[in-house]
Amino acid sequence: MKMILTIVRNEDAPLLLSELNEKKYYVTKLATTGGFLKKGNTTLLLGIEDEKVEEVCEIIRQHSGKRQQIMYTPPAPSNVNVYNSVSSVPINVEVGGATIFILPVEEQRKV
Ligand code: 2BA
Repeated sequence: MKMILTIVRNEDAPLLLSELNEKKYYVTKLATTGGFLKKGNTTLLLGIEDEKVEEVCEIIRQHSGKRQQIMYTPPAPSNVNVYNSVSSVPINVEVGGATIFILPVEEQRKV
């Protein structure tokens, strides 16, 4: 058995949690804070069988892994055109990224 401890962005947590719940995984969610940026993040704990580790890592990657996202820069005054409408510039930014720790678990007991 393994304990998966994963730290994800708060924004990524809701969809990741629903996917894990839908796939019938037991999850504990902790509200945590990154020690470097001092910003809130989410830590999830999952006790799972060894053979499920890759599947769970893949679900985490799909919902919290690094990915490209189009963002629009705030319009600069020079971008106001003759029709008085503003245009902002789309830029491709990298968002997300999860940290995963996989720990051995000797036994799970419910008493
Ligand atoms: P990430 O490496 O994506 O880490 C995101 C968050 O995951 C971290 O938040 C921390 O809460 C957790 N985390 C990552 N690796 C960990 C580990 N080995 N042990 C325990 N927790 C871990 P923050 O600490 O606020 O860090 C935010 C981002 O700042 C990090 O993104 C990384 O890009 C950078 N960073 C963190 N510590 C750094 C350091 N000592 N020097 C330079 N950059 C650092």
